[in-house]
Amino acid sequence: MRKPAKLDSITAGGAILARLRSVGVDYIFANSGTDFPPIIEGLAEAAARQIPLPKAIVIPHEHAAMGMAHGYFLATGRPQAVMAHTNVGLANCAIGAINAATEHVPILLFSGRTPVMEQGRFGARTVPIGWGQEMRDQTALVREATKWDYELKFPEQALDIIDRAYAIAASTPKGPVYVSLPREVLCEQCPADDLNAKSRIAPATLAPDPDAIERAAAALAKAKRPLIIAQRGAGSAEGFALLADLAERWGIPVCQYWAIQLAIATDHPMSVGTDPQPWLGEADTILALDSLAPWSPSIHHPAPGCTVIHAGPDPLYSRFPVRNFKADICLPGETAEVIACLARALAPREGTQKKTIADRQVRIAKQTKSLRQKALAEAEKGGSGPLMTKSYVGLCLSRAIEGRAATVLSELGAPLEPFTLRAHGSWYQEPHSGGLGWSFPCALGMQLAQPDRLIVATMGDGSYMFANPVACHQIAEALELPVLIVILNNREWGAVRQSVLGVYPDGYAARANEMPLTSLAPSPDFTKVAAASRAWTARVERAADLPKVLADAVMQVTVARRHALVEVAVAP
Ligand SMILES: Cc1ncc(C[n+]2csc(CCOP(=O)(O)OP(=O)(O)O)c2C)c(N)n1
Ligand SMILES: [Mg+2]
Repeated sequence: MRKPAKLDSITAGGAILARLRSVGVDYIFANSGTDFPPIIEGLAEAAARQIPLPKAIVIPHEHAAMGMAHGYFLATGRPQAVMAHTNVGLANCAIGAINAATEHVPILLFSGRTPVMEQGRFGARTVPIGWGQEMRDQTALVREATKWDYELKFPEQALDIIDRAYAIAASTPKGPVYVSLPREVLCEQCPADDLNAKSRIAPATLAPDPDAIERAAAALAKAKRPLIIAQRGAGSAEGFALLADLAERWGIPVCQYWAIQLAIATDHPMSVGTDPQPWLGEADTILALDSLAPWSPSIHHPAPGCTVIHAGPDPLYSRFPVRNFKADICLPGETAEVIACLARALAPREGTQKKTIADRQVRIAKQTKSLRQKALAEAEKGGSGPLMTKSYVGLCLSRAIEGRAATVLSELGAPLEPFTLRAHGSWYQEPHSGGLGWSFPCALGMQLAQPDRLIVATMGDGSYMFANPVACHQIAEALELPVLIVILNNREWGAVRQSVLGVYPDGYAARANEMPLTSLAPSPDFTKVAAASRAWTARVERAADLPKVLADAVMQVTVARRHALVEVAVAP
């Protein structure tokens, strides 16, 4: 059956893999199936012919593969590939695709497509799933969460399609793309001449309209009470430094409301924490920096005449049907670039309103200091009750990682307030799409990209279970990724309970002994799940024990380079 490979040709499966390397993909996070013979054969063929390839690694759950690609991108800025098995593997990728789309994380997602032909063609159906996995529209499983999709029709398209997929994923706004790969097409030969050539298609990056930048700078320069709300960080280390400088120079408070990434040091004099309430109502100019939902219209009310500027890769977040925040000026572009444009446009305006700005700097720095002291004191107090609070765990964790190059991920885990974090890339929270089970695999992807960095993922007990923890621990051991997992176990879906209390504060559910559909009792012993993959583990019930356990865990992951799990009993 096997077709001999001509010297100047390669199977389409092999061509796709080799081309991924040429466009800059380091890893293929793969979960294979019966649609994979041409992929696996392609890997072996390319390796035998010494064609450079990305590293293809086995990831035992597709959700973890997507999370790892997500984390790898956050750590490096480089899109990676995920390959899954037909419609069923793709279905397991769907939450990861939704998360990636919401956070503008590019991923090249592939899955096989069950053979079209029942017989008579190389690669045709051989087993009953060839029929059982066919769908009228397999791509529909992820189409809404992808920027672009395509089904490979002919083998000679292989190289062009990879170039196009990569370029679209990496264009502003970035996001996942999907290509379905029918088995018969992958099995066919295609030309092998240009496998290592540079991509023929460059990503398109957006820059804001200079006139809009001028208007935004003018509005910020003349504002009496400006406010910046930042949800997805400052884009890069340079953007982070520029934003800190801009906020300080102009005396602009920066609020990190439901922040997904850190935009400003938590102890910066203009960093006013995570609650926009005290600032929003009095603001006359708001810069919403890459913020999907910069405030909650049912709670927060900007002043009626306030000028609102939205900046970021997609300032109007056009993927979402309903999002009606006032937008007087829109500044599309990669966040760090927009900050740089604004800083340049603001520079010549310096010196205007000198006294107002000086007063503002002093007033905000004073308020910030007192807000921060209050938050830290509150967190410290969280260690004095019968069960620790999440804030107390955050405070202890912040101390445990102090002085290290570290990244903290939080998925209903420790909150941002008690941390002292001062660097771009030091904090990530679960995507606003809320597809839980994100932080564990994301941490694994980050650790893969940055072997020497301390990566800590803190998450709720529910979030841990959503992550397919057995698969994630297997990956940590197999790939030697010494992440530190800290589970904040309240034995419930606390966020769901809080949500019920928010809508029906005095309802039947609030008064019930146990609120329906929120309990996770009896809680498994999570340390045993981790121990099954030979992780270092500890359980902590008493607040006084936590600092020492976290210090030991940090030593385990950084010195012994063994992945570790700490389970902390926290208050509901
Ligand atoms: C995949 C997925 N399923 C369900 C939900 C709904 N959901 C939102 S928060 C939450 C509870 C999370 O529990 P846990 O991680 O233990 O944190 P806690 O709320 O207890 O602090 C659930 C189930 C979701 N966001 N994503
Ligand atoms: Mg919980």
